[in-house]
Amino acid sequence: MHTRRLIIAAMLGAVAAAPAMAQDTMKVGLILPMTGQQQSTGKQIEAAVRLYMAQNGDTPTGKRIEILLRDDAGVADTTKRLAQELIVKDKVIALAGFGLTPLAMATAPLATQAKVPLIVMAAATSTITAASPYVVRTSQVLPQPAAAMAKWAVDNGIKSAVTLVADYGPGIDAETWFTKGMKDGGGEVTAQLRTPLMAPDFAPVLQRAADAKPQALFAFVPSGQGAALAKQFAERGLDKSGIRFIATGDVTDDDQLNGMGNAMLDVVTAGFYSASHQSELNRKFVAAFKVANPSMRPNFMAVAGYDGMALLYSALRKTKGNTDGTALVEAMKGMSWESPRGPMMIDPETRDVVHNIYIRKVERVNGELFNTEFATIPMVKDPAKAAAKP
Ligand code: VNL
Repeated sequence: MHTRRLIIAAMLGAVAAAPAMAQDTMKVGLILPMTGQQQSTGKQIEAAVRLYMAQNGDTPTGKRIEILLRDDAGVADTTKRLAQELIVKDKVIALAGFGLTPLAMATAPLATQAKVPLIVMAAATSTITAASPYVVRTSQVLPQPAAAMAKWAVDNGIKSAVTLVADYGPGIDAETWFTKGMKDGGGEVTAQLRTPLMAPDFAPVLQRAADAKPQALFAFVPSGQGAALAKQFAERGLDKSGIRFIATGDVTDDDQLNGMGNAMLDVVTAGFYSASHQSELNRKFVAAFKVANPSMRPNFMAVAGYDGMALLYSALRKTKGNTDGTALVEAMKGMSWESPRGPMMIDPETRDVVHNIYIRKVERVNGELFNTEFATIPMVKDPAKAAAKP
């Protein structure tokens, strides 16, 4: 009798203790493509989020931050269902990740309903931040590198180009802003070619680009597809055709660049991050990332995940640990800090990322291929949002 009462008391105690323990942690839902076509993005971001927490502790304001990692395999319906569960069952204080534009777009309405910050660490279509007042972005928007690439091209005597982009949000943004930049600078885009997001075949479009004989071929494909594009490019002899290959930094992604081979040497790209960015902070970031993940080199996705955590930690400190979603987003607006990419800021009006865009050239340094930065366009806002303003 006595022991039975003790057991019941212990059981009741356990039940009562469970919610108290849950309140001692602040849960963050990290939804990433950990499997499927976009898995390199998921792996890079997860590694960087864990590195940030290992370096900065998991208690920015006293309570422990707990990451709930969920794999959406890059499927929008799954992202949305996982986000719903994380909001309702796990009571997360923020959602983060979002490896592709459709995944962020599908989830944005839930962030609005639940008033939960949605930190975009990968997806890069300009309009995502307009889909919810709770979206804040630490990755990039494609109009930033695309416009910069066009400006560099016309300034360097390139008058005709063909574009080749993945046929969805960020690709259309890249095509639009590269084409506009060429026209504004007195050049022209003679053909706009597109490939499907899923399982693209680059051979036919590269053949069409070769036949069009432009001075340059400008490309955007999402992180993870650059190696396949580079392989096809070299196999068709385009590196020896006299057509200059230029691209957004997504194509010469640091995750894959080293395996792309000499056909990519001297390719010029515009991007916000290079693993060889010359700063003390970046050298430390790359070194620590490699110690924690010996087979990987951090790419722009990793740095966007790292910065997403930096943003969340700073916002929590600013609200003194208040996890109200509206208060957190308010705290994030206008925040600026030094990232491994260089200086960055969250535009207080648009909640979108403002950062340097670098013009880079692929070079072999100490045996490894890198995007060597040789020119900087400082603190670039999303040109698409500036254009949309009345
Ligand atoms: C997107 C844009 C995805 C750029 C990417 O890699 C990228 C997107 C996965 O908005 O879906 O490099």
